[in-house]
Amino acid sequence: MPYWNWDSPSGMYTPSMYLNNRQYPALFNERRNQRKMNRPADLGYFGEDNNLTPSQTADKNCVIMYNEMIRNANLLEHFMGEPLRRGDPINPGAGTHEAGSHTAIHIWGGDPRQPSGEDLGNFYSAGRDPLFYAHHANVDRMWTIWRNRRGNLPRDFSDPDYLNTQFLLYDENRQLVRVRVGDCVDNLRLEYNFQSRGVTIPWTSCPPRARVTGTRAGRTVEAPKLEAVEFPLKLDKVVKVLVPRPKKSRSKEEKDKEEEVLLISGIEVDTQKFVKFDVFVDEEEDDYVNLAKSEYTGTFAQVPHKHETPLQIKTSRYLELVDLGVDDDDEILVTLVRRAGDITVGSIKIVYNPSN
Ligand SMILES: [Cu+2]
Repeated sequence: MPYWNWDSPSGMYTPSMYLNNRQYPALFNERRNQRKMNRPADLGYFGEDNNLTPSQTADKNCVIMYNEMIRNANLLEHFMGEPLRRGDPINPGAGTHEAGSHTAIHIWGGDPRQPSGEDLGNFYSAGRDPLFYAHHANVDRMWTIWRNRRGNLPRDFSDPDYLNTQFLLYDENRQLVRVRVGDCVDNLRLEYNFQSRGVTIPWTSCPPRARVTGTRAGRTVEAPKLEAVEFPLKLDKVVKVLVPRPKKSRSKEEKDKEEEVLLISGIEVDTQKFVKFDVFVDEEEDDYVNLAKSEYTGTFAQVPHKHETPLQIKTSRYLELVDLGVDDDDEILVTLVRRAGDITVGSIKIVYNPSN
């Protein structure tokens, strides 16, 4: 399967065949952010330019990928997204990669001159851009890479509600066909694969900045200022919240059984709009641009869907707190940085999710 490997420094520029109108007219598209096409893809993009050099962008991308593919993706339901069953409220919570780099590339490549970011920047129009298929093939590849890294851990939900879910699609002969999810989870059974020889995956060894354990400077100074935070909380540019940890210094056995997770729930957004916020844990430097130099831990973002009327949803975001070095702390300092759109957050707390 051909793919655009924007997750690697060598691949983060748009493949030239998509940009050459004369040689490959079928792959060219006018409705893109043409200014971005000769710049490195920004996996944290939210509609604004920054002054990062290409190598700083590569470092930032690496940390973003590490967070969404490894650190926050130990549990199936975190990488894949929360289960959605018939009758449930929609959008229970997207997967880490979907809400992260996947969405960023859509927004990065969409044309800001168009009313709804067409083509790549909106759900209904993204498939009109040939670049969409190279992008989504890489998203698909991330799923395969993630599955292959699982070792003995489960790679797929075993729930029949998931495996037996069916979609109706048109095939290459314009015939309506029924496709079952359980038949699509393994790319090799579908007889396609992704080139891996000679392709580097830098982000497996790209952990975020090391954290200092124990008490952090500035805590007593910040605490009184933070008391004012009330939920539901409308996100301003930067919001800091102290979140208590119900269980301190858990044993290895307890940690193997249950994972400590930061749950941001009741996230209210309009699905018609691009919205994004980034999450930092114990960030004291307030550097929210150069993510590789910060305590960035994850993001929430969505590709806008065009509707007749606004559609307000309530969703959630899970961030795993595995290697934060906060074991002995009573609380963590969570910083939410709003990047785009109107966002209200219902609650932020630490929960313990059973390991897979
Ligand atoms: Cu997409």
